[in-house]
Amino acid sequence: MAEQGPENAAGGLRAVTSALGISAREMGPIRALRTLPLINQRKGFDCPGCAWPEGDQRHLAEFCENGAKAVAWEATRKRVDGDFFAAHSLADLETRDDHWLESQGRLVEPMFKAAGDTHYRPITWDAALDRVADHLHKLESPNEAIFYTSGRTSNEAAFLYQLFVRRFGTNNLPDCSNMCHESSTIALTSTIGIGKSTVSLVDITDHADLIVVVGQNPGTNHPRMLSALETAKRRGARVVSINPLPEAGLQRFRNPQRASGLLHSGTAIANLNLPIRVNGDHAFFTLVNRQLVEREERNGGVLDQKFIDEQCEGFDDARAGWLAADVKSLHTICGLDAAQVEAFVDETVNADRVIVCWAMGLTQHRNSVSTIREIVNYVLLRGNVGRPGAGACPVRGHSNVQGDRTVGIYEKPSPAFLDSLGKAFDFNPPREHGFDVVESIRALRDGQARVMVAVGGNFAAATPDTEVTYAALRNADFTVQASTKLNRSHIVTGKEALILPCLGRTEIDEQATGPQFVTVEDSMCAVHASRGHLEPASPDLRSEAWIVSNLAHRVLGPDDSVDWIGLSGDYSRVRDAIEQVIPGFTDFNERIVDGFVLPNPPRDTRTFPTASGKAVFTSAAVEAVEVPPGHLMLQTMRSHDQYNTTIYGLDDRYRGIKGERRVVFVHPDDLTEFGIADGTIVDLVSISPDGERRAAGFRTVGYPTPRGCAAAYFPEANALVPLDSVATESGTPTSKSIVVRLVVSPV
Ligand SMILES: Nc1nc2c(c(=O)[nH]1)N[C@H]1C(S)=C(S)[C@@H](COP(=O)(O)OP(=O)(O)OC[C@H]3O[C@@H](n4cnc5c(=O)[nH]c(N)nc54)[C@H](O)[C@@H]3O)O[C@H]1N2
Ligand SMILES: Nc1nc2c(c(=O)[nH]1)N[C@H]1C(S)=C(S)[C@@H](COP(=O)(O)OP(=O)(O)OC[C@H]3O[C@@H](n4cnc5c(=O)[nH]c(N)nc54)[C@H](O)[C@@H]3O)O[C@H]1N2
Ligand SMILES: [Mo]
Repeated sequence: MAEQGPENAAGGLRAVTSALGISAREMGPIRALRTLPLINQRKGFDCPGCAWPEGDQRHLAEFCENGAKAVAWEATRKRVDGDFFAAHSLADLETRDDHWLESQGRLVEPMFKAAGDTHYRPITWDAALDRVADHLHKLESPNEAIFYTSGRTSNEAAFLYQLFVRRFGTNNLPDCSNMCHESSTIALTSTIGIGKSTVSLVDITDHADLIVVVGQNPGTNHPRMLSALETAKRRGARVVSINPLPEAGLQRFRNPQRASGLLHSGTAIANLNLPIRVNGDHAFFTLVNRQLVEREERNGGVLDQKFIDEQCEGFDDARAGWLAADVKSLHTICGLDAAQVEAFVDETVNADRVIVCWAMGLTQHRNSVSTIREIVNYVLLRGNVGRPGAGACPVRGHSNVQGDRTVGIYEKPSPAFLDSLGKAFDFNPPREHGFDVVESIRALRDGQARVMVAVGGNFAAATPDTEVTYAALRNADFTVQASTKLNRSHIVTGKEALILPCLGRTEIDEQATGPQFVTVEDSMCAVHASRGHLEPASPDLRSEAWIVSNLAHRVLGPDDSVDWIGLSGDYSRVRDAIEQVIPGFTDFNERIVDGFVLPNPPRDTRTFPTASGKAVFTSAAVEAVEVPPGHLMLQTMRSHDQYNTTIYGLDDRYRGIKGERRVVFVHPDDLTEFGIADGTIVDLVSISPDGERRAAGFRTVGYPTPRGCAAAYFPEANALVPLDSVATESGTPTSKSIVVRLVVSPV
């Protein structure tokens, strides 16, 4: 029940007790005490939580409540072994919810489900690898196989994986990025020439005057960002939150690492809250940019005219677009009035150095790419790029999602990357683009693809249009999951299915040449090492790098010119190969000792590796999603007790929800208008040109979100997102703008 509604501060003592509680429950106190202090330390392992960077000065406890949960979840002492699968048929497992599945513990031995069998049964590694090879060899074309990656995979494993897949002959390398920051990558690459953050942590902590946090809930999803915002606030920086929800972490932060954070009321974070309507950001930033131009033309001194003239292109068209915009309709779309826009423009012009941070609130809409390009316009207008304390900062999700892309996990690789890969390994990589996530589901549904291999993640649950996706997966001949924990993707499978249990970040990775470490890249382009310290959950586990190399060896045959077995026995050789293929990794093995930052031309030298060598202003008409009367615009988001499809618990403390996840947050006046009382059980029905979709049994919660908007949790609401509803250019499912109505459930 929503007891007291939303909280107005994040962190504090409850964050500490919650972290210690789950750690003690899953790991036991001794294992917890051995493990937690190693998170994000130079000799320790990279937190498997989010991609937020570490500073140069590490704290003794360089982790947050939710990082501790992610670690405890992996380092649990519970086990899912052959006996477990003998006791639970697939029919039984199908009835269990996501929380139950993942709570059963670590997967500890390879398991195989034969066609028509009711159970998974143990299989040896040898036989398992042969199965995969048999299936892949039977295909008519390599393009009938799909190779998914989730963003926790290390650089080493990801590099080997994409090399294997391309030598096998396809670019079918979809990844979680397709559902995540793809829109940011496309928008940034096309305007400033690189799809990554142009700021570093010190820009936030030490230099920015104004930090704008748009469409992001750091209190839950990047809690260590709150420490950075706190540091910035303490030296006088200002923060603006643009969000349909009054997220607790953006109101106040009670830093659990300071006595004052535990005892006192903490630090106020946002100086200005703009409760924007869902999908109103393109309209809002268009209004803001228009005002900046108008103020310049009235009084001067507002725009960085020299930068615009010398280093940008497209300004005149963009200016014409802003001045021609229909201001009234833009206010309606974003739900913010002239005074609110004015207040934000004041914040902007009073700040010499501005950083804009964003996450999924911007990337998962039909018009996400043009929205983010509008934010780039905002950044360029005052030259807020390529100087200290200024820049564009997409805040990545999975801890190595950015690194995976850097080392080649991409269904649309650039010709330059393929040339370099082909030259280093003496082959002709396939040039035809592969399937992204949504295209993969279509291909499985339509029988164009027959085999699906996944390194990590939970494809069945993370993807949209649940029923369509389940049917597509069931249509496959063979599905293979390399995983740490049991999830939906092990239950909704192809005719034959394989589970390959793998090591996690916290565990010792012993290979032929001794214990190995892996590397990851954080959201701000810093590459560093990660070394596990715990005994593996079982002697039968293999590392992802081992699994991928041994698959390659089996599939491509012993005569393949790549020394797969040698590479998987010594990860420093994989790093040498990365250095050879990918710019920026010079002296990788030497420099990884202290870690290093990858080059980023806009950040480092204020240069833009675009076609023209200039930063690009863009102009796009604002498209509004039509919401018919009686309907709401639903966003799907994370609770405080989940990591994507991994559900740690059923509370969402900061939003006042306890013991349930099937809730829908709606403005109380909308509930009144629909004649639905707070606390009623309703079905959510989404509308789309290809028909309606229904997710049953959600309790309404009256909540301070703008009129006409609603919110529910992912993945419960994924069934409502039509497969074909994707962002223009990036193909990202529109998980944050779903048109729904509430239908009172029959009792
Ligand atoms: N503990 C924990 N940490 C995580 C994750 C996790 O599940 N749990 N997931 C990881 C991953 S993969 C990712 S990508 C990140 C996700 O990090 P976030 O993007 O913070 O995740 P969401 O919960 O999707 O939150 C979206 C936020 O955007 C707001 N929003 C929704 N629609 C709009 C809109 O139209 N406009 C604006 N301005 N705001 C909007 C929502 O109210 C919410 O505050 O977190 C990473 N870190
Ligand atoms: N409606 C809606 N849908 C969304 C989103 C949304 O906001 N709304 N967000 C999207 C986003 S941003 C993302 S990133 C995707 C996430 O999509 P995925 O990355 O596919 O999903 P996760 O839930 O992060 O994957 C969890 C599983 O990863 C496995 N795992 C954990 N650690 C390891 C490891 O070290 N190695 C291996 N091999 N396996 C491991 C475990 O078995 C666990 O069950 O979901 C997307 N889907
Ligand atoms: Mo993500």
